[in-house]
Amino acid sequence: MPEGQIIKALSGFYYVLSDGITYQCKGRGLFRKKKQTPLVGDKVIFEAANLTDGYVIDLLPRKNELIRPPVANIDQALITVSAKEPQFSTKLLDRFLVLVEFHQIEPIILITKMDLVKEDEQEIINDYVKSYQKLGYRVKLLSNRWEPNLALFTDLLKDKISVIAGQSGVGKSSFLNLLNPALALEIGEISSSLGRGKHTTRHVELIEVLGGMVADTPGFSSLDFDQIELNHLPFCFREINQYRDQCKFRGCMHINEPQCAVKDALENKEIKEYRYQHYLDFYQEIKSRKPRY
Ligand SMILES: Nc1nc2c(ncn2[C@@H]2O[C@H](COP(=O)(O)OP(=O)(O)OP(=O)(O)O)[C@@H](O)[C@H]2O)c(=O)[nH]1
Ligand SMILES: [Mg+2]
Ligand SMILES: [Zn+2]
Repeated sequence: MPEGQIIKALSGFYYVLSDGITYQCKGRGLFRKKKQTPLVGDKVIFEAANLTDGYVIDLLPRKNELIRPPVANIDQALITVSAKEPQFSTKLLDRFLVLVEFHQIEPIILITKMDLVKEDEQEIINDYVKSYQKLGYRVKLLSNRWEPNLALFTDLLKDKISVIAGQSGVGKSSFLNLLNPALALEIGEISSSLGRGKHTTRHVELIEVLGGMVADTPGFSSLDFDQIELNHLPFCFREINQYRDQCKFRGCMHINEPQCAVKDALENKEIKEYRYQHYLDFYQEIKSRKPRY
């Protein structure tokens, strides 16, 4: 039986891409008994007598999976933040980074709407870019109003499955349309009263862009850390992870413990104040979360 990949799940159907052809399939068989839910991105075994009456028979093992958005086998996450409208926020960026690091997916930071940045604000953005680059993140500045550098983005996307994630209204769909105008993805308005988008994109679908597959996701509405436990959090901050071994106490949470290498690095300005502050904020948020049973 042929193998394929689910590129869209909608109204009870799975759309399975195999050798360049998409088959509309229903779910059947083993994965139901195992209580598995097929996700967009899943590699599957399927059978199809024609283009519209196929059945997904079994799911192949996943490399990874996200619950929100529901996508499997992701190579990288394009974390999209806008320089303006909505306003650039390192806290929101760090929130996405933590979620993506937790799932061990490679993050790439895209900063959109650079056309709206005035000259005197440019430097602030550049400083942030440098500090994220220093942590080892790839950062791309762009405007969806400018001619795209297709070679650069082909290099980024080709042969990979990416999710594009970010707050509503930052320009995710605009970016994908710019790279592949044939997509004609729906673009939202920025609500002038709220200064943010309105969740124009509603379902998850893998679309072909520059030789890769990208899941345009609805702007994450809930970005909570409900899968993340306190002891995971230090691993989700690259610079904290880097100093961790030098702390006196194993299992140091880098809050009030003596001889903490992270606090030392903070004092020496080797760790950025705002990053550590976000660590503390997220720590509190997870700590005060209601217990689940
Ligand atoms: N000035 C400027 N406006 C942009 C840019 N990119 C997108 N926009 C505008 O921002 C608004 C939202 O763009 P979308 O592409 O719908 O945003 P999205 O991230 O897909 O939003 P959701 O689907 O709601 O998650 C639209 O009015 C776009 O025209 C940009 O680079 N510069
Ligand atoms: Mg969109
Ligand atoms: Zn420590």
